[in-house]
Amino acid sequence: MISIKNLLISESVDPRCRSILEENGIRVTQKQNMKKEELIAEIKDYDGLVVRSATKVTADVINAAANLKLIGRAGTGVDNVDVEAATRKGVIVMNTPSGNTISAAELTCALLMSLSRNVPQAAMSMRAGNWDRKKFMGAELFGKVLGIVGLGRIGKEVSHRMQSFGMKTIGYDPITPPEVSASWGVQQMSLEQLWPLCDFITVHTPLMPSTVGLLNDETFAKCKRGVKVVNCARGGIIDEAALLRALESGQCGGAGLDVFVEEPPQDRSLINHPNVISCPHLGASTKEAQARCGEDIALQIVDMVKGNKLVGAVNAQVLASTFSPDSSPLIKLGEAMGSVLQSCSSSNKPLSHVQITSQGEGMKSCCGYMTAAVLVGLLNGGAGVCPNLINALSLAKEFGITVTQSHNMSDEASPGACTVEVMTDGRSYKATGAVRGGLPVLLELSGSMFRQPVSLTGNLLFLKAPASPELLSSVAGLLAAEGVQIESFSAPTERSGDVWYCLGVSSLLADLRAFKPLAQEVAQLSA
Ligand code: 9EZ
Repeated sequence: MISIKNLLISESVDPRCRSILEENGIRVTQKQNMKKEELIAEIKDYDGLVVRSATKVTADVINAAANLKLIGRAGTGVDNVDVEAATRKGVIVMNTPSGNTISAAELTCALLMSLSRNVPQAAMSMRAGNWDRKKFMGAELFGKVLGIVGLGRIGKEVSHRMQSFGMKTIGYDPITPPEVSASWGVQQMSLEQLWPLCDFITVHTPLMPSTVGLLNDETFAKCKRGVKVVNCARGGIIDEAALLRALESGQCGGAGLDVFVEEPPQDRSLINHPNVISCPHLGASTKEAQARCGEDIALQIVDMVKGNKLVGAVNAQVLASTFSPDSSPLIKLGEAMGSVLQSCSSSNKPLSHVQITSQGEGMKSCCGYMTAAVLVGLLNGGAGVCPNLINALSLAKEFGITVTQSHNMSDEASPGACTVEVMTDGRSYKATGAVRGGLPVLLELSGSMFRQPVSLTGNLLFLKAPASPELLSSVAGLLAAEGVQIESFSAPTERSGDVWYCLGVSSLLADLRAFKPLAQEVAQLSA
């Protein structure tokens, strides 16, 4: 469970955000217009930070925050947050993906309409004292073809609105199925087929390698001469240099731009072009969108803190699946097995490889978080940052540990069990565990199968020694001398060779050296 007690709002987020958080027992401080150094000094004490667009949440800010668990952005996207630095620190980054939808769609429609009738240019001309009716001859939208590239929430709302103007809507999206978009009147086709059909093109995709420069010299060349384009999504989806060339040649008849690669743009050549109409990133700038985003981020934080659900997180896929009720004992199991293997292998560092195998139908859906949980147990107590389910995988990668996971459907001996094998410099340790009666238990350690499952709770002492009926009494003597009581004793089924024993003890020992004559390997932990 994630606990957020103190939260800082560093911008003018809608007041509903603060009220919702406070109504749910979170102490909120709102401080606006802080300089970077002020924010770095202020952030130390908080569990959560809520921002809009102005606060640059850089690695410096994140690393200065000792208790930070969450960065919430009241808006779509996380462009002003260093998500990688947050992930590494185990901090959840959350946004509000839907609050801006209608506002972004409406601005897109406003730009499409303005492009068809030259409204902004005509208004500027009027303001300059002119009455120029020839220069601003337009064209109807009615009957024209609108290409919508990206058919998520915003693309869908744009299609509805422009259909009411009598536009034909076609589109492309790699995720939305064609039958789904067809049900809202958008025929899907490949981009190759789409380009030459469009009178207008509007883009509604995220900015990612496959969408950078989606409209470039090559694709503009495939369009109808005079095509008009709109970008209210992310700067760079339409290549700015290619757009300028297309405008100059007349291949592009006009552009409506709300977003730029650099904001504010240094290079004003696009903005100053007579066929370009532009806005200073106003897509989400409505009272309604700001209110919705402020409310959404607060409600999402409250849902997370209460353990109800995790929505809007961009770097916590693993964590989201832990909000199902049956995941929590499995996470405890993973962490406990990781701890057992850490303590058993600790004299043979560093770890080079971790292999996690889950067994049986019931364990099929938990691979992702089991792996993260095991790594949390394995990496805990090491130098540097504190591992959690958000950063475990990236920390393992950073430490040069290869992690593999697999699932065994043919659950031979132990359905619902999980086996973890760690390889260190030349040695391997293996643990098999399961959840029994809601609690994590250890079934096997490096070939020693315990006669009774070992409860992975409390203080545990592991010994590898030659199988012997006298071992218990010798160990009991050593523990008694230290004032430690034995709460349980687990012996393996094998009665010969070197085997692992496990003892539940009343407290951990300050020094394990006394066991050296008895056992080849000794480890202890608190689970
Ligand atoms: C759309 C996309 C990529 C795209 C990628 C994602 C929602 N969405 N849309 C058009 N994640 C290339 C062309």
